Amino acid sequence: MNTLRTLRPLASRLQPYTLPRTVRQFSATSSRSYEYLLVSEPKPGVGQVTLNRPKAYNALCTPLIDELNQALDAFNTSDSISAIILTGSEKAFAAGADIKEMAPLTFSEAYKTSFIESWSRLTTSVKKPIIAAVSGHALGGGCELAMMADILYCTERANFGQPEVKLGTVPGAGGSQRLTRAVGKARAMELILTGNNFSGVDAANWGLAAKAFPTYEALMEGALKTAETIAGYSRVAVMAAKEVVNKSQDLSLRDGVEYERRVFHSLFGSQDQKVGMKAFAEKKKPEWTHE
Ligand code: DAK
Repeated sequence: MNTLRTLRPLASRLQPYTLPRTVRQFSATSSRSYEYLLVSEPKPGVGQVTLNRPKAYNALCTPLIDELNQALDAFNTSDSISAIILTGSEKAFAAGADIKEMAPLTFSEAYKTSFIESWSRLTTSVKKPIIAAVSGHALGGGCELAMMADILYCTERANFGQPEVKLGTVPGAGGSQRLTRAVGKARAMELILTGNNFSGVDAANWGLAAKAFPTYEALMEGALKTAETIAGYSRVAVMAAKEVVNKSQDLSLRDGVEYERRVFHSLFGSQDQKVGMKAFAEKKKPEWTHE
């Protein structure tokens, strides 16, 4: 909190752009307005957060990340939301962290204020699945934000990259780790050392994206369809599924399989396991209780 209070004046001095008041959106979930986000519930059970800082290609300044954390927290704790879509505009998912905010920082300022530590909450606090729908630029922190999501969808022409080397720095929000795990060391090393961009078609071919869609409209339709499918299942099972898949990134195979088995056993304690299996045996549609 102190960090954000310290950084806000710096950010607002360097980034005077704010949306007109009339464009600010109200979230049905949190009933609050955001300056850099649009928040909606496009279908029952589906929450959508749209990054909305068009004049800077959705560059991820600290106040935007702060709002993003708040919007995601609101959907995470909502009783009516099961899946979340995180998107930007057709032109840009996000062009990275805000370079103008970072440029003047000294080591001691960054260190003492834990600069952009708030990014780490994005990966730890949300237990419901997040689908990133990426069109246009997803560079630096924008690429890293997309890779933090549970499912990454993009357009074929999406423009991904980790260009930090061109700014005299390196990826700082997990890019070197997640990109390497997703596309392999050879490709990740080449991309990070050259700062070269890669397309949505590449992202899908290399396994970074689950799918690349031919158009922006098809992307948003596809993301919504997947979110609706997920929202149609037991929220308990969905959250457990996200948890066990994510464990595969941290644990050895043996420990991961054991962890999965423990979670599988624990789900016999949920009502929805009984609901689901009884409905199958009776050839009925399950009526989930989310308990
Ligand atoms: N930051 C600030 N402003 C940005 C921006 C950015 N990343 N990207 C674009 N803009 C602004 C431009 O300055 C310009 O503003 P005005 O001049 O109009 O005021 C406006 O957006 C339009 O940009 P361009 O005029 O450049 O538009 P073009 O179509 O010619 O080019 C572009 C679009 C996206 C290819 C280009 O703007 C570009 O290359 N942008 C920078 C991309 C980049 O280098 N991204 C990496 C940033 S470093 C960490 C967390 C995160 C990070 C690090 C640590 N921790 C948790 C520790 C992340 C670091 C990064 O992302």
